[in-house]
Amino acid sequence: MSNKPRILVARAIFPDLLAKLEESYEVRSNQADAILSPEELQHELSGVVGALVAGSERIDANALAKAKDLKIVANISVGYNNFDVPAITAAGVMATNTPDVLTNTTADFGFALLMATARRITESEHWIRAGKWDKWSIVNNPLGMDLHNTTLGIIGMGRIGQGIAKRALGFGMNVIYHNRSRLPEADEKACGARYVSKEELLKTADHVVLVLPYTPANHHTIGAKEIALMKPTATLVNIARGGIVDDAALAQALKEKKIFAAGLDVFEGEPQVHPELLKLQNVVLAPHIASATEKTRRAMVELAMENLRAAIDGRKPPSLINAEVWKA
Ligand code: 8YV
Repeated sequence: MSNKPRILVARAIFPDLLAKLEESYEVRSNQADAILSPEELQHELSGVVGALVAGSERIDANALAKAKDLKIVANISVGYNNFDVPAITAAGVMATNTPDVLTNTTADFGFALLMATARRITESEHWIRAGKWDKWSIVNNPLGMDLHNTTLGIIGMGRIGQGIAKRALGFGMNVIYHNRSRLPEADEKACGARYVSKEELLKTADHVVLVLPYTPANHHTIGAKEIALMKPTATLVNIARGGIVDDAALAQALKEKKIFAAGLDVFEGEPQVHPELLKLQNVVLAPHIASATEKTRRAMVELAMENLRAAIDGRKPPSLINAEVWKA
């Protein structure tokens, strides 16, 4: 048996990056990419000093129950609602995520999803593939909603929200936002965005994009009551997390044409998608791919690897979430 430190790589990663890890560590890897059950995860975490995980791995007291040697859980994701941070901190384990490296890729995708939704791009493609396009028509082709000269409302104005706002300026959009706390004036200026209440945003935006982190307090930030405030011509895009939107209420509202359309990259209980959403044409569906370019996914894995390596070598990980553990 080698005396290299043991680590877990809980999901499939790029083979060359796995090979790099294998140079320094004894790696338990999951290149088959099967999702670990809570029992399997608990078992896999026992005896390792570090773990690379993703949103599919819930790291809580139960997962950590046998992880006596664990120094770090490095999420390959900026969002870390799969982490019970107080439980990880109580276990004396460092928790890290992957901010910054995915900001622009994710903002690009938010904008792409917004455009696809407003201009009915996937619906149009389904229509062609179904053999329904028999002639060009002024009124009987899928007619969408404009983006230029309309108001974009962003809920959650962190790095990705600000990235979307900057892209919207190029489209001549008027940008309003709502956030837990207001941005410093200089940041508002840089992205040309005006702070408003959530209610004003929902009432006045032509397009609403959700980019806030999931927390229990943000559960169903958008439900039937909030959708009722929106314009019947408005679109709603969720690239944040499943559970931020009440998907059942959204499906009902889309069915009744209470809003024009929605674009969803994340779902409550994903990879399951609410069956009513699957029946609708006025919703664009994507399988949680906002950060999914090869370059960015590699950068995310590399940052998670750097976090892991730092913690094991006794250096402070660059994107440490629970600094208390480091100080202790
Ligand atoms: C990840 C994401 O791909 O970073 C995030 O928060 O949503 C995505 O970029 C996904 O969460 C991996 O678990």
